[in-house]
Amino acid sequence: LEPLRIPKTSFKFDTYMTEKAKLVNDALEQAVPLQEPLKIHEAMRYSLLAGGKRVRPILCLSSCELVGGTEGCAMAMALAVEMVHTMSLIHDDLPCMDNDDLRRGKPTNHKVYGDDTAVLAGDALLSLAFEHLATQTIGVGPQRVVHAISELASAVGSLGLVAGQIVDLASEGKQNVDLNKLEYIHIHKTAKLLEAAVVGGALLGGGKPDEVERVRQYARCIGLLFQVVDDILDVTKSSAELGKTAGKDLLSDKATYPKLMGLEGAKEFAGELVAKAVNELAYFDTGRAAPLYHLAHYIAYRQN
Ligand code: GRG
Repeated sequence: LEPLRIPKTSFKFDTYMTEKAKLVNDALEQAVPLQEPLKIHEAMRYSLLAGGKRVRPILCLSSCELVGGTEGCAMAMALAVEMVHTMSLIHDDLPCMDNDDLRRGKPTNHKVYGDDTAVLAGDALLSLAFEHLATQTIGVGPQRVVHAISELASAVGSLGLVAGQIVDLASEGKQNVDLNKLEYIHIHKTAKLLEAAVVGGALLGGGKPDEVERVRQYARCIGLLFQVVDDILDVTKSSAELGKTAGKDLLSDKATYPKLMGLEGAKEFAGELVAKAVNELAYFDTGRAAPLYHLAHYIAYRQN
């Protein structure tokens, strides 16, 4: 990828990420206390506190601060988005979906608690997400809270994550997955929730409609970017591991960007997406936009 031009500010990205992730982790810990019935709360906490990167909640907080809001206004939204993300991972790993044994380096929820409890832990996290957003958002007018709730709901539902997942499941093992379908899957499975995080943060931070639309475009670009980079890393990581030119991903059935556009084409596309995302931020104050500039850069240039 071409190096991105980051505005010269004194912003320390690593410190920022560590501090925000700690805030989010502490708040998540408090939002889901261990209580009766113990089994369900244990299962919810097992996946929620399993050490994800917290990219979505941090994006939400950064977007709130971009438009001049304080962190507290968007914290409930940030946690709600991470709860939804976690429940989608729990359900995605189930034997009736992707059937995975490991997630974030640990046995998956259903491997530890059983399929029945894993389904319920996902359901309970989804419900708690909306309860938390509705009841724990402080210092924001009710219209903005309702708007944020509806953004999150539509990102999750049958035109959001669920749409992406059902089209993905239907495409499994099929040879006819083209770029349009691949983009549909990623926009719905990944970009929609990132969009809800960023748009929700801007709404709760008091963003004006044109500001909210700019961050929406930013989020759509980085959501897709996230997956394009994932596909590129699958190829480059596994070819490095195997010491071969073709990584495991180029050999499997699954449609990926490198397979449909070539590795160089996919890298070029990733470069276009990050440039487009960053372009949306040019409209805002450079200092306030620094976290979102660096987050786009982090998503584009991460190594795993
Ligand atoms: C949402 C009601 C509802 C049901 C779930 C299973 C399903 C429908 C959707 C699947 C969604 C899915 C698994 C999308 C992939 C998202 C993705 C890019 C995961 C990896 O995200 P990271 O890298 O992970 O941010 P960490 O572990 O760091 O949080």
